[in-house]
Amino acid sequence: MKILHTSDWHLGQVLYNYDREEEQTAFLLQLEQIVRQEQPDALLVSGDVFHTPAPSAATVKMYVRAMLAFRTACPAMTIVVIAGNHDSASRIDCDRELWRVAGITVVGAVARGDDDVAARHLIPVHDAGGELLGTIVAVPHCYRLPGDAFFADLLAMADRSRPVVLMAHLTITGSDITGHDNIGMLDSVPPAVVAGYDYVALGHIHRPQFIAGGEHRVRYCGSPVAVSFDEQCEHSVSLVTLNGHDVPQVRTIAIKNVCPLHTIPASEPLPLSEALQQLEALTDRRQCYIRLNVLAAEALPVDAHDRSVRVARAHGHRFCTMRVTSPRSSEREQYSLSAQQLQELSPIEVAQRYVAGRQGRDLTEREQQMLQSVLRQIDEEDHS
Ligand SMILES: [Mn+2]
Repeated sequence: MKILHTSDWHLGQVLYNYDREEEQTAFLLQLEQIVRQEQPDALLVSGDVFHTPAPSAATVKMYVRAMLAFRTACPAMTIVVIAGNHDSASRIDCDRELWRVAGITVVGAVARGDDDVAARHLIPVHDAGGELLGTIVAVPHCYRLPGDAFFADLLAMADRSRPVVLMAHLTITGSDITGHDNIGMLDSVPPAVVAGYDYVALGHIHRPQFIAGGEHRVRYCGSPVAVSFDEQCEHSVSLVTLNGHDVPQVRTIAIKNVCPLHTIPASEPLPLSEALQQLEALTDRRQCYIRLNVLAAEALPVDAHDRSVRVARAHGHRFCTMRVTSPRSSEREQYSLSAQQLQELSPIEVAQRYVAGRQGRDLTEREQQMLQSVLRQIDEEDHS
């Protein structure tokens, strides 16, 4: 079974008052090409389809066009969309029956009360000849799951003779949240909660990654288009091939952004005039979004913003914002945390921030595993 895993499109996002429809349309066209070329058995969209609960008519139109284009590009493909925390569950669900006519399953809310749990959350995937290839278990974002063993219960309802794939929109403990300023860490679940599935197609975290402790089966595909300036990684969709219950093969397919987000300078902040010189020297000929990374001991001159807008516009770019660092704080700031942040982060995340701030790199998978095992030991000692 071959699945195309994507999430966090954030359609309709307005970035510092700039409409992103052009870029998002460009992404959807690339995805259509990928679908046509790869002919996957299933396309999974793991939440945050829209940036806001009530997207504009233009945004919904872009979405509807794209979904129907995917359907045409690969008529036999199963398509499943779940709601993320940015989506309105009821809005995603309201035209569910209409989408069903187009062979597209949308799941906005988790089954409650008398709802048929299997009918809501289990979607079989068939090949063109009608033979069962596998099952998709689709669980949209929600703040409180119906039960502690909800994922395990759903797994037990699926036909285990074929691969079973869970798609969900949530935070898994130990994931790398670099690029997210304010993510709810309190509702994160440990990887053990999703154990047993052949593959877990996650949305919510925008940096593509496998989860440590998830045996290379639990993955965030990441956002296809950067949602914020801090998402400095390659953006892609994930093509996943499942062969029985083997560890799946994952290949990423890069998404080219027609309007990239640049922080200038990219690493260390510089005084405003030097930062503006770097902006003038930017060789990227595309229309870019600009965040200036400015070092300033005191308040910036009143015309700093206007100057930045002018320089950016003269070169065809879109000035967005300034990140201002004072010389005193610049050394500490990269890895200092508030008490509030510290409470919300897991020990792994604290280590990740420290290594990123101090050494400018990510924790290796080996280091993450070592840390996890030490933490587990401490945990066991605490409980004995
Ligand atoms: Mn998101």
